[in-house]
Amino acid sequence: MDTNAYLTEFMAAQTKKDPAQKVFHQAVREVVTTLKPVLEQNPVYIQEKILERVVEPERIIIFRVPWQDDKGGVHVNRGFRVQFNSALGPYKGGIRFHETVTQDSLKFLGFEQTFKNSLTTLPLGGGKGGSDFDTRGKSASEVMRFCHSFINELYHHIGYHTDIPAGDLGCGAREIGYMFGQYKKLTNDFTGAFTGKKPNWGGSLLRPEATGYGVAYFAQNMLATRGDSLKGKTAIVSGCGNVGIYAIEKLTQLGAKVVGFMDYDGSIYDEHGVDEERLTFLKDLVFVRRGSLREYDKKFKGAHFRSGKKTWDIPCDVACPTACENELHEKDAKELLRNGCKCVCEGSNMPCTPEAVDAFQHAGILYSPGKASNAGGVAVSGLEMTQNSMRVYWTREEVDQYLRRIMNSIHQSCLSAAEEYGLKGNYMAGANIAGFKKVADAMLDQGLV
Ligand code: 2IT
Repeated sequence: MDTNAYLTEFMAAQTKKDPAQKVFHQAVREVVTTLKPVLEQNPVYIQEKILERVVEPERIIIFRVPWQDDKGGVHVNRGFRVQFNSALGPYKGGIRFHETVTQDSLKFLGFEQTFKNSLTTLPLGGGKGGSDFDTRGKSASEVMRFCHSFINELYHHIGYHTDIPAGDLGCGAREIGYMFGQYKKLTNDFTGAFTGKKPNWGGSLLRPEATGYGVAYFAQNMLATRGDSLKGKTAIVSGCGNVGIYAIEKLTQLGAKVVGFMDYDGSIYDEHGVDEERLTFLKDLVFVRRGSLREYDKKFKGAHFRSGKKTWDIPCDVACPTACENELHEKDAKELLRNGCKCVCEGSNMPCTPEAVDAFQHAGILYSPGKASNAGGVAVSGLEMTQNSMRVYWTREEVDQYLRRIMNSIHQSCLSAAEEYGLKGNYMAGANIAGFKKVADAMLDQGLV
C-alpha cells in the first residue's frame, strides 16, 4: 500500500474509534501527515505499527473529585490523568484546571507533550492531566479543598519515578503547592513528584519564566537563520498568563517592542510598547490581583483596551500566540500576513488552526509549532527534577544557560530533521520528525509493551 493510502486509512480508523475527539485527531493528523517521508524511508515503523501504538495512551485514569465550597455546598468534578508514553522516561506533563477540560483535550495535550518532551533532549515521557474545574471565581480555600480532593485519588498513580505533574492553564504555584502538600501528607515522602514548586520548597529558579523566555529565544534563533534579530521588531503576544507575560519580558529584553497583548476580556494596543513600569504593573495585575486588562488602559495614557477583541489585527513583525489551542484562525493568519508579519512563534499548544499554519507556510514566513518553541517550560521542569535528585539548587544564571542551550538544540534538531527529509526550513515537519523518531526508536527497542 502506498503511504498516502496508509495514512488516509490510519486517520479514518482513528476517527471511527473515537468520533468525538476532534482536537486530538487534529493533533494526530498534523503529526502523521508530516511523517510521510520518514515512513517511506523507514518501513519498519509501518510494519511494527508504531503509529497505531503511539496514538494509544498507555493508560488513562478518570476519577471523581468531590469538594465543598465555602458555604458547605457539594460539588463534583471529573479528574483525569493521561499517561501517554513512557518510552523515554517517566510520564511528564502539566495539569490543566479549566471548564473546557475533557478526555479529548487532554489526549491532544498528552500526545503533543510526548514529542515536545522528546525534543528537549531530557529523559522525559509524556502525559497530561487535569479537571473541568475552573479556579476563577473560587476562594483560595475552595481551590485548596479541590486540589486536596484531586490528589486523594491521583496520588496512587504518580510519583518521582512514575509520573511527575506540573502546572498548565489554571494551575500555577498555588495549586501545585496544595497538591504537593497533600501528596506528601498521604505518602509521607518529600520527593520531586511535582515540578513548578516554589523555590523555597524544592522548585527551580526560572521555572515560571521558562516557557515565555524559551519562546523569545526560539524566535531569536529563527530570525537569525535569515540574518535578522528581534532588535527593533514590533511584537504581539496573545495570552496574558505565565507564558505570555514572560514572553513579553524576554522579547522586550532582546530588543523588540511589544505593542499588543490579550486576556480573557479583550486586548490592549499600546503604541508605546511594554517597558519596565508597564511590565511591573502587568505582573502585579495578572499574578497578584488576578485582574482584567481593562485596568491597564486606565493606567497608561495612549493604551487602548479593545473589549472582546483579539490581537491579530495589530500590525507586527513577530506574533507569539500564548493563550490556548485553536486561538488563531485562517482569517487572522491572513490579516497578520497582510500587515507584514515575518515570524510566528507558538507559545501555547496548537494555537494555530491547520488552515492558519498552511497560510504561514505558503507565504514562506518563519513559523514554529508550540511543541518546539514552548518546550522551555517542560525543559526547566526536567532541570527541576535533576536538582531535586541531586538535592541542590542552581542559580538563575545556571538554569538560564541550560534553557538557552536546550532551546538552541531544539531549534537545531528541527532544522536538521527538516533538511534531512527534503523539507528545509519547515519547523513543523522538523519538530514532528525529530520528536517522533526518538520516541519511535525507543519503542522499537523496548518491544511490544
Ligand atoms: O505544556 C507544557 O509543556 C506544560 N504545561 C509544562 C509541563 C511540565 O511538566 O512542566
